[in-house]
Amino acid sequence: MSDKLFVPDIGDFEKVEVIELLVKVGDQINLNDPVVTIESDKSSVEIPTTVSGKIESVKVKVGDKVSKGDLLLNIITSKESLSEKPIPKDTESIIKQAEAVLKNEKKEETISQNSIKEKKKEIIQVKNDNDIDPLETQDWLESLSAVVKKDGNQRAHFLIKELINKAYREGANIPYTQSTPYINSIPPEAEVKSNGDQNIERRIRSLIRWNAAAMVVRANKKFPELGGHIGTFASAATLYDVGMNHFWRAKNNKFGGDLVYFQGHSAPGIYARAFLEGRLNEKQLDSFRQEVKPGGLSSYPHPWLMPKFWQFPTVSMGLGPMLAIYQARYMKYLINRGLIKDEGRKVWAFLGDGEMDEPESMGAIGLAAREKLDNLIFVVNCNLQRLDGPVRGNGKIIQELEGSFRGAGWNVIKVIWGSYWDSLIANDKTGHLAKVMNETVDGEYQAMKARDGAYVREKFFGKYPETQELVSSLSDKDIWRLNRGGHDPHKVYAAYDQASKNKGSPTVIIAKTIKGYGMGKTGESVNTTHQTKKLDVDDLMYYRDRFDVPLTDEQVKNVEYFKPDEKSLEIKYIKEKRMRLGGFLPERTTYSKPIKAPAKDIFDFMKVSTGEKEMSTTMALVRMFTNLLRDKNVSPRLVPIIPDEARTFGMEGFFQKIGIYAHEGQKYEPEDSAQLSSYREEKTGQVLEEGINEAGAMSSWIAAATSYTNHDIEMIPIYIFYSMFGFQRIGDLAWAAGDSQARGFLIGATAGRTTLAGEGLQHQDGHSHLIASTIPNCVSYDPTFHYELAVIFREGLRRMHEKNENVFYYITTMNENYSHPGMPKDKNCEQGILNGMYKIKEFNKYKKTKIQLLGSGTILREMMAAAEILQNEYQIDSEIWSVTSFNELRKDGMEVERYNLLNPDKDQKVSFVEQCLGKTEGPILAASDYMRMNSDQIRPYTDKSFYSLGTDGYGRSDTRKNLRKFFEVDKEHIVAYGLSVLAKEQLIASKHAKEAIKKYNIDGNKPMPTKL
Ligand SMILES: Cc1ncc(C[n+]2csc(CCOP(=O)(O)OP(=O)(O)O)c2C)c(N)n1
Ligand SMILES: [Mg+2]
Repeated sequence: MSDKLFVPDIGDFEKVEVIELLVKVGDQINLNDPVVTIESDKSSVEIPTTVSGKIESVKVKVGDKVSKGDLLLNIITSKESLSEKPIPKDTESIIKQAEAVLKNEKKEETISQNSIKEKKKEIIQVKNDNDIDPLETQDWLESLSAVVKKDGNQRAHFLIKELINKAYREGANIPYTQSTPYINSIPPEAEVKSNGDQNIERRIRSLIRWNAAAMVVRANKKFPELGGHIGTFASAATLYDVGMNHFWRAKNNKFGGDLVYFQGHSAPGIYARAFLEGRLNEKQLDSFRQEVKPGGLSSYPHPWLMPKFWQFPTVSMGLGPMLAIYQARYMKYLINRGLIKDEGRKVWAFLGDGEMDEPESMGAIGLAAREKLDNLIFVVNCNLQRLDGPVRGNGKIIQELEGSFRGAGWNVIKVIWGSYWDSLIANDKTGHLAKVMNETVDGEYQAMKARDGAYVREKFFGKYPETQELVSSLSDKDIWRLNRGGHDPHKVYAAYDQASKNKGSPTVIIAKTIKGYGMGKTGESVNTTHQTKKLDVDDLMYYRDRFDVPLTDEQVKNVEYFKPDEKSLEIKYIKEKRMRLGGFLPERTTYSKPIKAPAKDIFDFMKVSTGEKEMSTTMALVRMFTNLLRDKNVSPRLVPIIPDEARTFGMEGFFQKIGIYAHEGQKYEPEDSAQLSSYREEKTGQVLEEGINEAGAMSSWIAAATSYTNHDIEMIPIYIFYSMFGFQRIGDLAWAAGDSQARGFLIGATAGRTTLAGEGLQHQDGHSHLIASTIPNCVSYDPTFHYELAVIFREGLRRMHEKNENVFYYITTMNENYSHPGMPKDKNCEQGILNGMYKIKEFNKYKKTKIQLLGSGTILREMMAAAEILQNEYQIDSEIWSVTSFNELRKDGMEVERYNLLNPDKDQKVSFVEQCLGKTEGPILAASDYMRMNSDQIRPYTDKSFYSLGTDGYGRSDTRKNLRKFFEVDKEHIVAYGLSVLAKEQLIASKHAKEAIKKYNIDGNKPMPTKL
C-alpha cells in the first residue's frame, strides 16, 4: 500500500525552505522519524513521518520552499499502525548503565503502618470571651469529637470543610486562617517511637555538641580573626542527630542516596560528627577555617573546597531551599524519563527561620506543591533568632510559616513542644495553656529562655490563674526543663517518620528550638548568640556539665576534643547506625560514565558558508541542537531549559520533537494540537519549560549540571535565556554553580548592547561576559560565526562531558541575521577559536601603514566592514582578528605573566595574545558589543599601543544602526577612530582622521554615552 506524507500545519509560516533531507528513496522509516528539516527566518524544525514504511519517492529537494499541504514523500506503508508509540530512543541502555552502578536490588522497604493508639476521649473547652453561647459551642465540639472517634480524622475534616463551604454559600464572611493552634501537629498518642537507645544517642549528641563548639573556640584562640558559629548547631543538634541515626540513607552500590542540604552555619556540627565517625581527625578539626593549606576544613559547605565531602553549597541564605526544591523536581524528572530508578530517595533541606525571609526561600514552594514533590522535606530550625535579634519578635514565625506552606499545599508538621509538656497540655482542661501559648510572641519566648524557671513561671504561666495552677506542683527547675520540640529526639523522630511516609505533597517540619542551646548566660537565647565564637572557662565548664561531657576541668580549660575509644559503645553505635543506613553522610562521589562527544563531522554543516542565507547565531545554535538530538549518545542526555522564551529563540520545534516535561502528562488538548510545533507536555518530556522564572531555571540547571555526582548520571543541561537576565539576575546562583562544580552550557541569547535593537535599557546586555569572568571555572565565549560556535560547543562537550572537567560554559548568541562564511582553512584556526582569537582576514594591498583590528561577537562584522573602507578609501592595511573570548585570553595572559614574574631566571613564556600580535605591525584597535572593560582585559599582555571601543552606558531602544552609532561601534566610527589612532601613533597625518570625522558627521564634543 502506498501512502503520502504532506507538510503539516507549520503555524503562521508560508513557503518555508527545506534545508535538509534526512531520508532517501529506499530507506525504511518508522513512525515519527524525522524526514526533512525546514527553516523559516526564525527557526528550524524537523518534520516527522506519520506513517512507517519504505520510501518510494522524495518529492522535495534542499532549497525548495514548501507550505502546509505540499507533498513531501510517497511511502510504501508497512503494517505498523498510526497509534503506535515509538520506543524511546536509548532509554534502555541508560537504564542498564544506571543499573550497573546500582547493581543490587534495593530491599523493599516495608513501611510499617503507624499504629495510632486509640485517642483518649477528651474535649478541650477553650474559654473564649467572644463566645456568646458556650453550651452550644460545647455541643458542637462534642459532636466533632464523636465523629473523630467513630469515623476518624478524614471524616471530621470532610465535615468541617463542608460546614465552611456551606457558611460561605450562605454569605457568612468568615475570617479564614491558615494556621492551627500553637501545638505539635502530631499528638503524643500518634507519635511513632524510635527504636534507638536514647541514652547512647544523648551521649553521642553531647560529644558532637562539645567537639563542634571546641573546634570553633580553638580556632579562635589561635587566630581570633577566623570566626565561626556555635549557636546555630547548638540549636540544631537533635534535628541532625535523629536524621543521621535513623533516616538519611547514604549513596552506595545498592542505593542512590538521600540528598541532604545542611544549613551552612551548622557546618561545625557536621564536622564534629564526622570526627566521631572516624572520617576526620583532630588535626583536621584544628584546621577549621584554615583552608589554604590542603586538608583544612571549609568554613561552610563548599564542594569546591572539600570535593569529597560537601555536596551542596548552602551558606548564601535562600539558595539552599530553592536548589533543594529544584533538586527534588529534577529527581522526579530523571525518574519519569526512565533515566534513574525510583528508589524512594528523599531530598532534605535544613533551613534557618531567619533565612526564610529571603524571597528565594519561599519563592518556589508553590512549584514544590504543584509538582507533588513528596520526595522533598524541609526542616526549618525555628530558634526564633537570626543574626541581629528575633526573627519575629512581635509575632510567631512558626505560625506564619505554617500559614504560607499550608496555603501553598505543603504537608506541615509543627514540632513545637517537647515531651515534658505532654502532660501539661493534656491537663489543660480550660484551654488556658493553649491560650497563653497562642498569645505569647516570639520576643517573649526568646527572652524567657535567656532567663530561668522562675521567670518563665511568672511571665508565662503567671498570665492566668488557670495556668499558674497547672504548674503549681512543678519546681522552677522542672519548669526550666520543659523542653522545646526541636530538642526532643522523640518528637523529632515522630515528625521525620511521618514526613518520610507522606505521599503526594512536600513536607515542611517546623521545629522550635533555642539558639545557642546549652551555652548558658553568654550564648543561650541572647541577641548576640549568632556571633558568639569564644567561650570563657566558666562557659565551657557550664557547657560540659550541661551535657555531661566526660572531661576533667583541666581538659576543659585546654578545650580538648573528646573522642571515646573505638571499642566504646558510643563509637560502635554511631558507626553501626550509619552502616545500616548505607554509609556516611555527607559524602560526594561520582560513578557516572562519560558521554562520548559526537564525531566532529556532525558539526561539518556549520563549517561551510551559508552563502546568501542569513541567520543569527541563536538560530545556528538551534540548528546545532537539532543535529545533536540525532546523536544517540548525546540526545537522551540533553536537558534543554527555557524560561518561557522558546519562541523568542526559535526553539518551539522542540515542544513536539522531545516534549515538555510535565509530571502529570497533558490533561488537555492544546489549542495548537494540529500544528507541527504544538505545545506538547508529557511525563517523559525532555524540555524543562520553567516559565518566567530565571532563578528556578538556573536551579534546575544546577541540579542537572551536578547530576553526575548526585545521581551518577552525566547529563548535558543547556539553559538558554536572555543574556541580560542571566548572570546579572541570578549571579549568586551562578557562583554556587561554580562551587558545585557544575558542568553544562549557559547560553546568553539575544546578547549584546546593540544587537537587540528595540528592547531598550533593561534588555540590552553589555556586561554579562564581565560577570561571567568573575567565576573561576566558567569558560565564556562571544562567537560571531556559526563555525566558531560549532568548534566551541563541541569542545565544551568534550571537556565537560567526555573528559569530566569541572568547568561550565557561557556562550553568547545574537539575534542579528547575517550570512556566515565557511571556516578558514588555516590549521591553527580551530585552536585559535578555542584560545580566544585567530586571524580571520588580512588586507595587505598597500604595504605602507597597518592596523590590527580586534572584533568580538557581532561587532566583528563592523570591524571587517571598516577594514574594507580603510583599505579602499585610505590605503590602510589591516589584520582582522576574531576574538572569541577576551576572558579566555586574559586568563592565559595572567597566568603567563605570573609565571614569568615568579621565574625570572627561566625561559619566559609568551602569552597567546602576544603569540598572535607580537610580530604584527601597527597599533591595536579592539571593539565588542560589551563595555570597553571587556576588550581592555588583554591590554596588559601586549606591548603594542592598544585602544578600545565598547558600549559603555545604558542601552536604549532604537534601530541597530542608530545604536551602534550612538555607542560608536559602527563601521564609520571604527574607521574614524582607526585613522585617529594611526595619527596619534604618528603613522599618518591627522587630517585623514579629521576628514573622516567630518564625513561621518561625528560630533567630537558629544558627551560620553555613559552620561546620556
Ligand atoms: C544571602 C546572605 N545574607 C546574609 C548572610 C549572613 N548571615 C549568616 S547567618 C545569618 C543569620 C541566620 O539566621 P537563621 O537563618 O535564623 O539561622 P540560625 O543561625 O538562627 O539557625 C546571616 C544574616 C548570609 N550568609 N547570606
Ligand atoms: Mg534562626
